Amino acid sequence: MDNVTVLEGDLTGGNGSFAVVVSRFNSFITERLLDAAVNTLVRHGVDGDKVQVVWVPGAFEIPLAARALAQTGTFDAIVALGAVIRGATAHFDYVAGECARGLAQVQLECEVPIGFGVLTVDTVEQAMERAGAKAGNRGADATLAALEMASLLAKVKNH
Ligand code: INI
Repeated sequence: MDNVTVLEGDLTGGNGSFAVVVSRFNSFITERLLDAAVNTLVRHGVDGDKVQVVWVPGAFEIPLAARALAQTGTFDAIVALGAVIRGATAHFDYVAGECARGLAQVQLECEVPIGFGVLTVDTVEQAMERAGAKAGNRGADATLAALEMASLLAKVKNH
C-alpha cells in the first residue's frame, strides 16, 4: 500500500472528555451497561473527572440529552446506554426506532461520535446476556467505538 494514507482511530482516551447518557427504564440492565462503560473509559486512560454521566427517564429521551451535551462542544464523544425490551409492549418499535434514528441524527448534525449501547431485544434474558452475562457487555463495546471514533475524528481534522 505504497503512498497510501491510512487513518485509523486508536483506543487511547488520553485527555479526552466523554459523556455517558443512560436511561433509567430497565435500570437493572442499564446500570450494568453503565459500569462497563465507565470502567472501559478509565481503563483506556480517561480521567474520572473528564467523564460526565447523565440519567434520562427512558431510551426515547436519550437523543435529546445527547444533543444538548454534543452542543456544549465539551465532549470528544458520547456513549448512549439503554435497554428497550419488546416484552408485550407495542411501544417497542417506536422507542427503539426513534432512539436509534435520533442518535444517528445527533452525531451527524453535531459531528460528535456517539457509541450506540442501547439494547433492543425481545426478552429480559437476552438483555442480561448482552449486559455482562454470556454475550459480552454492549456498554463496553459502545464505549470502545466511541473512543475509537473520537480518536479518528481528531486525526481526520488535524490531517
Ligand atoms: N423505555 C426504555 O428505555 N425501554 C423500554 O423497553 C421502554 N418500553 O418498553 O416502553 C421504554 N419506554 C419509555 C420511553 O423510553 C419514554 O421514557 C416514555 O415513553 C416517556 O417519554
